[in-house]
Amino acid sequence: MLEHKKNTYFGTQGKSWDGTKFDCYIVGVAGGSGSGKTSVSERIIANLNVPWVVVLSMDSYYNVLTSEQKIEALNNNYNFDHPNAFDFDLLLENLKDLKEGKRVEVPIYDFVTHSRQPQTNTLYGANVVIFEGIFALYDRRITDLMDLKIFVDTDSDIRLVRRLRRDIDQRGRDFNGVIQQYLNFVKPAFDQHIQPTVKNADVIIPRGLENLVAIDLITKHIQRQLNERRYSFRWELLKKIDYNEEL
Ligand code: UZR
Ligand code: MG
Repeated sequence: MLEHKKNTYFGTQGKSWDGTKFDCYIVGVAGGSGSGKTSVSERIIANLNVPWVVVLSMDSYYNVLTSEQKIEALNNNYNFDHPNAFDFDLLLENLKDLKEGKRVEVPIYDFVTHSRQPQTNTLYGANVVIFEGIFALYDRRITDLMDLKIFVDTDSDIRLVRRLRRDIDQRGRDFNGVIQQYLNFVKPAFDQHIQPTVKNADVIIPRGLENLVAIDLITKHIQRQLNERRYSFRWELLKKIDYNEEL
C-alpha cells in the first residue's frame, strides 16, 4: 500500500469543486540535453505556491526497443535523441487526460532493458503539470495543449560539460562513449530537431537555472493565471481528500 501511495497523486477526477470541467495548467519545458530543464522545472515548482504540481518527464515516453534496436543501443548506435525514439501518441493521450483531470498511467521506462516496466505511475488531478524534455515543443498536437511554452537556452559547451559529468557519474558511461554519442547523436539532433523548436516557445530562458529573474517572472505569470481561473478553490478541495479512503 505504501508503494502504491508513493506513486499515486490524488485529485478529483475530471471535476472541480463546483462540478465545472477541470482544466489543468500545462507548462512545456524544452531545451537541449544538459540545458537545465529538470532543474528549472523543479525551481518553478518550489517557487509556486500551489498544491498538486507535478513534473512529467519525456524520458517516460521512450519507445520500447525491438531486439535489433537493443543491439544498436548496446553498441551506442541507437539514436535516443531523434524524435522517432519517442511515443508521441501515448504522450498526447496522457496529456489530454491530465488536462481534463482524468486518471493516467504514466509508463516507467527502464533504460537498462529499454522497455517499459510492468508498474506505472498513477497520476491525476494535478493543478499544474510541467512537462519537460528535449522534444517538449516538437509536436504541434502536444504544444496545442500547453498554457505556457518555455525553451531553456544554455550554451552548448556548458551542456556538453554537464552531459559528460552526468553520464559518467550517474549513468556508468566512459569518457569516449559519451563523446561518441554526443557527436553522433546529441549534437546533430539538437541542431536539426531541438533548436528549431525555440520558435514554438512563448518564453526563452537564457542560462537556465542561473536565471533567477526569468524563473521568478515565469512563476508569477503562472500564479496570476491560476488565480484568474480561481484555482484557490483547490486548497479547499485538498482539505477534503482523505487519502486512506481513496486507496
Ligand atoms: P535530458 N538518457 C540517458 O542516457 N539515460 C536515461 O536513463 C534517460 C535519458 C539520455 C538520452 C537523451 N539519450 O540524450 C537525454 N540517451 O538523456 C535526454 N542515450 O535527457 O534532456 O535530461 O538530457
Ligand atoms: Mg533532465
